[in-house]
Amino acid sequence: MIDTLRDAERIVALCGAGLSAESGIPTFREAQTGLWAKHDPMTLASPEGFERQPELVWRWYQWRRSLVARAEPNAGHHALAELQHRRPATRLISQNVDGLQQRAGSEDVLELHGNLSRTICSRTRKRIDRQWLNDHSDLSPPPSPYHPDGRARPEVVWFGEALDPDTFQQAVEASRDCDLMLIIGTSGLVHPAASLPLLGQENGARLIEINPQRTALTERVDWYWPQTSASALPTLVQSL
Ligand code: BV8
Repeated sequence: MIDTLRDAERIVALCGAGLSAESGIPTFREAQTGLWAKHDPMTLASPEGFERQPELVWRWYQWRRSLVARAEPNAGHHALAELQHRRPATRLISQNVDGLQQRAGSEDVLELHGNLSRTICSRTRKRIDRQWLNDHSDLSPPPSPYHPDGRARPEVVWFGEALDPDTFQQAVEASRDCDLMLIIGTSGLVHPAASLPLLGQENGARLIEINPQRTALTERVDWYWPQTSASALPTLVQSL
């Protein structure tokens, strides 16, 4: 595995919620702890759910924003930023919406599912600035400044919503073109992100999976590394 790492010229890292777990951000399925245990995440993270219970969904995202605001990038995020520095052709494709990879110093991150720190109008999808949200924080969710029927919503991709076509196209091209894909902390259950490893493999990439649990992808990868990302990634980058 180490030789494959050293010889790799075009590395892609496909990152899931597990990468942020050691920063204290519950993974998507674990996120339903406490207050949220009684809600189906697919309901909370969907346009139908927001339409039906806008205040509940808005408050869920406010709770997650507060978790992210208190969190720090962990050694796994920093190792990936270092990897990009040492191998500038590396592409980071993230399913996470927490922005921690950017806070670890990465400039170029393909955020397949958006970023919960950004807020848009639910009708026009135009960005809503922080000042407006602060001035209208008495309402949950705040109204939109752009459309009489619009509401503030997080700029994330909900279940049943299409990914940003340009972002996904870049992720497809990077996956097709890479010679090594690191699959980090993802259950490999959410599509179309979960299709990227096999797309890479079909085009000759070797696959290394870093995850303490086996996943839907484990039997297809070249190496399965049963380790947390905060301990595996620094080791991996140091060995380059
Ligand atoms: C689309 C943003 C089409 C929101 C997310 C029926 C109806 C509708 C759609 C579908 C359907 N059936 C299938 C679909 C497609 C659907 C889908 O894939 N569903 C699955 C669940 C079956 N996908 C979609 O809806 C996508 N859109 O298909 O649109 C379309 C096309 C054109 C026009 C219109 C529509 C949109 C999917 C994106 C959904 N949004 N996030 C938010 O976050 O609030 S997905 C969300 O869940 C996360 O972003 C993340 O991607 C995903 C969870 O996945 P993981 O990241 O893997 O996290 P998970 O918790 O699952 O696993 C964590 C892993 O980490 C575990 O393996 C664990 O072992 C490991 N781990 C834990 N600790 C560590 C660790 N690893 C390393 N170190 C550690 N310390």
